[in-house]
Amino acid sequence: MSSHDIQELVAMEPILGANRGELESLQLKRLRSTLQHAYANNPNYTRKFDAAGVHPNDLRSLADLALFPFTTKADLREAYPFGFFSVPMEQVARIHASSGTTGKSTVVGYTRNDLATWGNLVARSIRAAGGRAGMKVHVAYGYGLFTGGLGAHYGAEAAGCMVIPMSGGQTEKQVQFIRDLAPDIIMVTPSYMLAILDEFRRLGYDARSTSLRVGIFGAEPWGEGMRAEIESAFNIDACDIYGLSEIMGPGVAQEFALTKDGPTIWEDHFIAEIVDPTSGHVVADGEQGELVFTSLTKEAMPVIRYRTRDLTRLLPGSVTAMRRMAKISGRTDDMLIVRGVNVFPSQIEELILQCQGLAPHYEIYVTRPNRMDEMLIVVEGRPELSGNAHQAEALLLATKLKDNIGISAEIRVAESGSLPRSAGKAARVKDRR
Ligand code: DLL
Repeated sequence: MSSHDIQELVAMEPILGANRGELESLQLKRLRSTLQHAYANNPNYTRKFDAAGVHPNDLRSLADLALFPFTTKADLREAYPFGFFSVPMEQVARIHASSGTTGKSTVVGYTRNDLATWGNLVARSIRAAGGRAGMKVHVAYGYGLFTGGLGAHYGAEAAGCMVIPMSGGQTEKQVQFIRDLAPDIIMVTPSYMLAILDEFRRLGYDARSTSLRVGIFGAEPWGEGMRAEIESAFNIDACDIYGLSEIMGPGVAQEFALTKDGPTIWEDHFIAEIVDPTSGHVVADGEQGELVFTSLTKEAMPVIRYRTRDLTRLLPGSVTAMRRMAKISGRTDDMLIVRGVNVFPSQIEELILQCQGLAPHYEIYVTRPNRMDEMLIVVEGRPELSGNAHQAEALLLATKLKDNIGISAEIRVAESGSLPRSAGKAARVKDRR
């Protein structure tokens, strides 16, 4: 993608060429009507705003958003299943639901307009990653209640692409269709992309010589080490797509292939804030904290100041005036505290990928056998690594963990291919305390 291509995107969607002032006046207008809609049509918001002593009319500038109360995952759970829907049920065209691994699922709803907006934002995301009408998109995110599959699917259609609706699983068939149907783009979790890579190797095919040019990866954290791994294994550009069901699904933010400098937040539809996770105070751009989103155009389920629990920082716009977010470094709820040291799984992954003999397949076990936390990391060696070299790699990783994060862990290097692979989001941490 070149600056010429950016002009093409602006010609299709003039808002991508807007300056900050234009963008912010659109945001203010949309925010005002979102607050009014939520307050007038949803008793949960009426109650929450009244309890906080605020009214939609109190919003005079974008900064006044900070006067309004947060919405949390617990609020959505309490209102299960439809309590945050803000239009008559007959106007709801589709629902999705979060997996609910940590409790009850959260059900989210969309009107026909919401679905059109979502499709357009995923289409914009695909174009930012270098996709164009007429290309073929292989979708290997799971189809169903998860927003990944259907979100990517309708976005690719809206972009004028041909969709291959593979869903997750059937890994051998994924390889066969990538080889036979010649897709240009793949949309999949980065961890499942690694499983597809294993399958290429198992079948004896060269993953670098496929038709794929671009991968659009998200739904779970992945760092620069993983980007380098996937880009070189498949000879593609790997771009980050971010989103969550509560806000919409994939396509809330997307990284441009041109810059690969973190996802650009589609600020004409969402307002992002970063808050201190403990105090809830808004922090300045550039400072790390919890990402909070407010929807600007959603009808069925407007969300006001939703606490995502994702940790990142806001960066200035690069390709457009819309701000970017740094890659998600972790979640407030996936931070491990091991003997008092805070550690995110993503930090461990980056160090694993610095060890040339180790593969990005790992599991982290935390136990407390004698009232002391113990961490065990089981990580696969590269296929070409001989058994004798395992010990040296384990020592190297242990040293890196000690030097960089300050934790001691037992490292066990396992045979290549011995750890389970996931067809969706990877579950690598087993906290058994
Ligand atoms: O994972 C939506 C999605 C599907 C995004 C496909 C991208 C691609 P949920 O299942 O509700 O929705 O999970 C949302 O996943 O709060 C983050 O913790 C994590 N997440 C999503 N995208 C990224 C990303 C979908 N690019 C939760 N990097 C979010 C890091 C991500 N974490």
